[in-house]
Amino acid sequence: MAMKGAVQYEKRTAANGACVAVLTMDSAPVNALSAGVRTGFETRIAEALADAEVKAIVITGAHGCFCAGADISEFASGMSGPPLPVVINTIEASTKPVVAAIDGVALGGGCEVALGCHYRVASTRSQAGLPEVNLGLLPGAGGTQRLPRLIGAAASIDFMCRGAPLKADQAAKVGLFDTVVAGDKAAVLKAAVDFAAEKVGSDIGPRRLSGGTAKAAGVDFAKKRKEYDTLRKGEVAPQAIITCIEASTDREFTEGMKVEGKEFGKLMFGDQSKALQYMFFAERQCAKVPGLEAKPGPLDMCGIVGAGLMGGGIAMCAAEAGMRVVLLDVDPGNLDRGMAVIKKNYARSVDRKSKTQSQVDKIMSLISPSTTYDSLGQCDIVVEAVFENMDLKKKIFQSFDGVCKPGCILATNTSRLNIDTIASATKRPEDVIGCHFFSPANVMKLLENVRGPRSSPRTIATAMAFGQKLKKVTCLVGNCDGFIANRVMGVSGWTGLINGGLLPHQIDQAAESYGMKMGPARMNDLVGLDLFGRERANTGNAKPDTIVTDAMFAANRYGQKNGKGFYKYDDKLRLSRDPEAEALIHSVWKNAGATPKTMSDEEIIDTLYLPVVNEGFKCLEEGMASRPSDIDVCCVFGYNWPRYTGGPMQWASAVGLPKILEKLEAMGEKPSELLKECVKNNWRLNSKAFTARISSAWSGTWSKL
Ligand code: TC6
Repeated sequence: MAMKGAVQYEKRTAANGACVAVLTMDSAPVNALSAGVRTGFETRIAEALADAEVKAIVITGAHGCFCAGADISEFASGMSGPPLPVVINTIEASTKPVVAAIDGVALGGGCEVALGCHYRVASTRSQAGLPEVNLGLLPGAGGTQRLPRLIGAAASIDFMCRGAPLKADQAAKVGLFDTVVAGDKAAVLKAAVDFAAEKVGSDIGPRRLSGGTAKAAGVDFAKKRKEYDTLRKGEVAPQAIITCIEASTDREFTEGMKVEGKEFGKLMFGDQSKALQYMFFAERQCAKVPGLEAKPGPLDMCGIVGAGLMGGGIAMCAAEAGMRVVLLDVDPGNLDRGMAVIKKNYARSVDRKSKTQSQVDKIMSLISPSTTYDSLGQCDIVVEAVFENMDLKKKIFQSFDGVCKPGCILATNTSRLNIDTIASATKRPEDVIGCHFFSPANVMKLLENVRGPRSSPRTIATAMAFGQKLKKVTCLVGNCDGFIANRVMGVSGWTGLINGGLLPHQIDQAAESYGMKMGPARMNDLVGLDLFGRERANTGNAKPDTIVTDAMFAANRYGQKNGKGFYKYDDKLRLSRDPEAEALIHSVWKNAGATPKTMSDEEIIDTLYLPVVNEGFKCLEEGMASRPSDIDVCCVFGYNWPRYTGGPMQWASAVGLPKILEKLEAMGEKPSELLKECVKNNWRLNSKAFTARISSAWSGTWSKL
């Protein structure tokens, strides 16, 4: 089988008449450094060195970018061909000047290739980054050794541990790019060819970044370790990166490379990196709906009904995506308040310098407030975002019938009501779909598109395109209670633990040690204990004597909003344990016959999250999700489930399905039939047999696709 990717070779004449070899990395779509590209480099560099006519070399990329780094899809299957560090050493060792001509992104191994070149010429629209940390890795092709020798240890730590790319002007400022030129690929290539030709005969030695040691002036490595322990809590890669950078400051390059190689190997074979690589592909795959061939409709104008927090947040996302937005609320007071919140949010963005005033003015000019349904007439999609009341929603959808143009997508932002019941209120149920945003909609990345049984393929395709346009991680899910994220997270064992003898801090500590940003008690305090407490009290379901959350609400403990919930909060919202809250919890336990308990972190985590895994299997069994990775994406982006575990389903895979089944049974949970089937047949979640089994469940419920 032919190897993926190649390096193209051509000769160009520079302005001074010198002949320059141009080596172009060519592996669609992003020139990842596949075995074909790495092998191509070895051959082409040798060719350029052997050709007496060639005086200098330029390295560039095809397909509108320089290079997105190592080919991540090769990691799982094992690498063949020359290793990247060796290839980059070959480039650096060239006796003819080598110049990188960068247009577009130079990321990861791509940035390391550029660091192996003697000079870097980039276009103004280029970016350079070492984002390996986001894959649980480190720049393992000499990046941790060469970059500190170029820009110093301090700047390198932040660059590699944050993993965010620098724009061309910033990259030039820190010394990563030597020259930045205006114009497109042709302009940068011409500039690089001329630049390389001018360097012929100059001393290349000092330009090789493998010489000497890196400057460590002013770096407190221990402090940096602590800083990234907090900023990237629970992640192992940042600490390994700092170890390598430290090594670049006190030993020769070859010795530093040994440290880099050892640390890279540990990360590469660790669970975190596997999970993060899995997430990289899962996040991209979820937008692809198996079997959906319909083309999306236009998406120029969006109507939103309800100017509350959700509606306002969705309006911001749509306007930021360049859509014209009608924000409709029949209550003028609500509408004014909604618009004021949006303006306040943007004023804060300007203060924080995340947006300029002129960007904000442009976004605001796209949002038209309205109190009448007629204003929705030209919309391509309308999103109803009022509170969860079926009768109200049905009325709104009836109003859509009268005003919306044919083919307009009629979406509801319900988080739990039946899409089909809502669709039944209109004369065009095929245009109806759920667009479930997570709160706050302008911040949270997840959009669950919920297909009702009558949603047409065009409606689904348009809703998926809407999510992409709004830069959301968009997932198509089934019409079931809670859809995916709320459904699976809703069964976590939290209530059993808090009612059964564990104090809030015991549960939170275990959840946070697993990697959750906030344990469930802190999360309840943040969301507000009054939210469900009031509903339960009003519907007569509250049991404040025996159920802890009901007791909290009855004692006016609402969480952060009134400074007391499971914890107490000072005026800066710093929390501490509260003897009053704990006394209340003890009295509820006494009434319910529960006694204070201690459990290991592992037992708490299992009790909290194994039911989530089980529910995930049920979603797949019922055809409500098309793949396990979609469930993981929903939990990671909807609930901040730690990305470096890969989400609940990937976590279950890493633990092993037989062990998961055994633990669920021991906990007295009823395991899903699909999980039992997996264990019986020894299926892994990425096996063909498992995929075939869940595809049939998915297409059973989605036959119209
Ligand atoms: C490394 O370099 C380590 C080195 C150590 C020494 C060994 N490999 O994101 P998009 C695919 S680690 C394989 O949708 P965009 C992607 O899956 C690497 N495939 O497009 C998708 O495929 P699909 C460090 C890759 O324009 C398609 O390309 N580098 C890779 O929104 C388009 O991607 C990184 O972490 C890859 N490296 O963004 C950079 N990159 O069409 C990772 C992309 O089949 N990549 N694909 O779904 C990115 O950040 C972005 O993809 C982007 C383009 C900014 C390059």
